[in-house]
Amino acid sequence: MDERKSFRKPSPLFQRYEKNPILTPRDWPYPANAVFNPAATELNGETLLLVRVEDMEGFSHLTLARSADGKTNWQIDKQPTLAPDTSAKERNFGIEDPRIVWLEDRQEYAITYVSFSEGGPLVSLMLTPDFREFYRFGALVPPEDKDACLFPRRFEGRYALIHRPIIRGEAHIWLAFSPDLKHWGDHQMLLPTRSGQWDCHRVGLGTQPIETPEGWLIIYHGVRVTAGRNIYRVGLALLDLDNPSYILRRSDEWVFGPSESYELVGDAPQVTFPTGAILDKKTGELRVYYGAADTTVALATARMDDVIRYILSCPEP
Ligand code: BMA
Repeated sequence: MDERKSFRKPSPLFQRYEKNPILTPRDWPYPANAVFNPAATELNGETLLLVRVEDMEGFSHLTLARSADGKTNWQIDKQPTLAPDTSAKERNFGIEDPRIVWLEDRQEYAITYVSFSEGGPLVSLMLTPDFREFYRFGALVPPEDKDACLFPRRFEGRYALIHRPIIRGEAHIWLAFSPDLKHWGDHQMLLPTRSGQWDCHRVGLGTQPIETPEGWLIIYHGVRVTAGRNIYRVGLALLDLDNPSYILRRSDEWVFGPSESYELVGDAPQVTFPTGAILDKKTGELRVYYGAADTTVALATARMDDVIRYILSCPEP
């Protein structure tokens, strides 16, 4: 028997916000089938969610919702904030699942998101200093690729991108480097799926990488396909601060997964899909925003100290 395993019932690392789900299609100022998988960041002291909105034709666009405390009183843009770029054929299937980081060196936010080319879904980049003016940078990597985010800073002068290409039908998390955001190389597999485990069929980045004194905290989703459905749960990893190719820790177990009705019932049942996180540096609370059952936006919180203690207790992979 694995001696690392503990059979005591631990208190859960993440707590669901009591008023979950925090955003639903009913809250939307215009018709929407589903609102989910939001990127999260901060601007002028406010929490900003860039929410994936699926319209009544089944295509997605992105719309901003703002809140002073990141939990209540969401002010939602009255119309789509970012629509698919028709000239780039994004209209074919819309744009989905953004992640946001603030690039200190460029003094602008980088939004990576899934857009659709004729050859399938790929990762595109949008840049903005203020969420008012947006510059469409274009595609970063060819299809089929999703679940991507830049790191907020450079490593020996190079940007780093976490992404999830599908290769030979396999879905592992990869890492790439670039001197200019345009030319990507040094491709390497970062976090593979694990045979037989809860994350055996697909893994993909969840929220943007979070910088901590111990390393980059990676919150990722793992998929197991069971009879007739995909279960999307959440795991953690820790990457070296100066060399993100180096994995310090990876959780054997999932730390969060579908159990509440809004996670079990919806357009995609049994899905918890984190895409944005914000650390409140004053209180030490980590807020993780996730899509619940591809239908609503929900929030889970944890004490950052507990998360770090937990991931440091996990094995080196
Ligand atoms: C993934 C993505 C997500 C979605 C998830 C669960 O492949 O398409 O947008 O939330 O599946 O259905």
